Amino acid sequence: MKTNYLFYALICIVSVGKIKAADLYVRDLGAGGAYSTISAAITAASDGDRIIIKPKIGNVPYLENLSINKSLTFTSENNFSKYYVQGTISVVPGAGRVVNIHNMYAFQSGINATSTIITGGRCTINIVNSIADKNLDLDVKNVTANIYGSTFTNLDFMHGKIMGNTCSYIYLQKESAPSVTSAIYIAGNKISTIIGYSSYPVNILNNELESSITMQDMLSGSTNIIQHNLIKIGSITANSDNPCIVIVENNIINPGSTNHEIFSNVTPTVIASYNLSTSAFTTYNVDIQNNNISSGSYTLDLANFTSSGDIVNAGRPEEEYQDLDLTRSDIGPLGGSNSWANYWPTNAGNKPRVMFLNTPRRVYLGTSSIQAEATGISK
Ligand SMILES: [Ca+2]
Repeated sequence: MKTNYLFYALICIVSVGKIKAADLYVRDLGAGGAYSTISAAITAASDGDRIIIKPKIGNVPYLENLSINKSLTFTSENNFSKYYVQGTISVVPGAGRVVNIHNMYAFQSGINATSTIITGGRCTINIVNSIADKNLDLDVKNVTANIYGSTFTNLDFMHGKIMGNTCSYIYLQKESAPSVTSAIYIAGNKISTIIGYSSYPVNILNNELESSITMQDMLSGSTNIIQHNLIKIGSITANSDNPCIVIVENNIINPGSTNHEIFSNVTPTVIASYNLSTSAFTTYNVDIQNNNISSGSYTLDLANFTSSGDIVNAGRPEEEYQDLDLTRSDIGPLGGSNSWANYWPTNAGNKPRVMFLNTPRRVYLGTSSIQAEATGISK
């Protein structure tokens, strides 16, 4: 009898287990009993399910419009191989909804969030190791966008973490009455330009920019950090109509024909230190300046993570700003905890990557720092 009771108990566990998320397969022509379209799998799926999509032979796209209105994870059936989708790919925001898009190639397409305004929670859209030939339009209230290791044309967003991507423009848009307080991170990206109006504290770290960083407005009372970026030709603008602090440090700024390396309007308090310019270092409405380097010379190879010259060991000297090799911080994208080497190359050897580091390393208890130890595992 004991055995029977045990058996009954196991049946119960299995029954409860049926609530667990399911895997729904999508294959060309519905091979092996799979769904033949991604849309059919979305219709059949429940919150928390995974939709596992087999790339078609020759990367022929799944030609369909997707309306993702559940918490779902989309991933490839073939490891490290993208499935192509061509059509309008939309996430319908829902309170508490989490949509994970992995290894998608949005062929001649973009990915957008519909303008559905939700209340009582946020919707999170995670796009990882994906490509979109067009834009990611995710600037909808109460939508958080986390984009890692992906390539696309332009990104519009309001809140989230944008790390290790290749794109043209990043547009940060204002969000009315934001429902969370966590900061925005734009780090380790290979981009043209960042233009921002932010409703959250902003951290712009270790990006390689063809052109400028232009913040037009920032959150009242916030501390914003623009650190370790390389601006090939352009400047940093830190404007705000709201009083806030902007720390601009350890950046390489090549102003080209621009008048100044750093611009600001009167309202924000801008503190600029340990930046390097290849010409005379001049600023407009910067409140505090120290240790900025004029007419610096350097070499920087972001493909091979090598550098020399005036940027090496010339950043902020404090321990919490140290480089990954525990030497004094370098100026530019290779320096500091969010070093370029942490993000690039993306998908190297198809190995797992740690895509977000919450840094710097100092841990505070009240106003004093405490001893802490942590281990990072790339698995
Ligand atoms: Ca160093």
